Amino acid sequence: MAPGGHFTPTDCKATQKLAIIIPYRDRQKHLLNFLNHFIPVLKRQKLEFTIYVIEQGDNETFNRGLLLNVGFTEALKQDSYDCFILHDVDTYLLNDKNIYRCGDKPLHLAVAVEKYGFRLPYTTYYGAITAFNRKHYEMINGFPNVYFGWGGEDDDQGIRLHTKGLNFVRRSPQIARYASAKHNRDPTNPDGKDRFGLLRSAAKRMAYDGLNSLIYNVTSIELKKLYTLITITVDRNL
Ligand code: UDH
Ligand code: NGS
Repeated sequence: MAPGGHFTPTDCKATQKLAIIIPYRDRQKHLLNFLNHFIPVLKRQKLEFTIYVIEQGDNETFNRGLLLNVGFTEALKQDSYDCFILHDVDTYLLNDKNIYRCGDKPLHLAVAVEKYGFRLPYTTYYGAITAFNRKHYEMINGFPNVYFGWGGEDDDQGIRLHTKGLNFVRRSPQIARYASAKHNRDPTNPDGKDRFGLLRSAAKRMAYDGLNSLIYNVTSIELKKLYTLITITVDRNL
């Protein structure tokens, strides 16, 4: 691995450049497990990839959607990636045949996840792990930035895709199979208070809430051995 968590296979030419983006705060044990488990799989899949961990380094309520937008934006400042995999840190792939690359349509990867008994929790579920090419992520203005706290930002993005006629696809549950790390509720990620109200305006808000309204401060960018750590702060009152 090159510093910053970059890998290029030496015995073939990868067809896509992949940015793996992980929203993060205070989950060190999960992150180490994730890297230990995940990097060998990606190498076996002969992918060219860089791992970005986007850390919310303030005392504000956690905001997963905003962090993923930051990851997309910051990764593109470094390289012209073909494919973005947006990945929770506590969900570990179980099947090597679940190849991490983008296709013609956005992809929902967390299909059979241990914590839901290896079934979808509901049919429109679109959480935990998704894959996008640049054009599609930009077409829906990325994720909403206004979901502070747990829940809803993934459903909101599902509505964006549907509104644009850009419906996502899934792999079979045998292939897209994941283990879950058990954990307690994160103290700075309570259930989002406004999430159901926000969901009602998801289609309309897509035009002005997302990549084009993203405001954050980068505190530091560190090239770690296995990943690039980008620490940011957000101001909820802006
Ligand atoms: N995350 C962090 N730190 C946090 C919160 C979230 O790193 O403090 C990241 C991490 O990558 C995690 C992802 O955001 O995998 C999603 O977080 P989550 O809180 O949605 O994770 P999960 O769904 O836990 O596993 C939800 C707690 C139970 C919710 C019950 C709702 N009624
Ligand atoms: C829904 C949430 C989603 C979440 C899903 C699974 O209720 O954001 O549960 O959650 N939607 C809303 O809150 C509007 S989980 O079982 O992982 O805790 O992804």
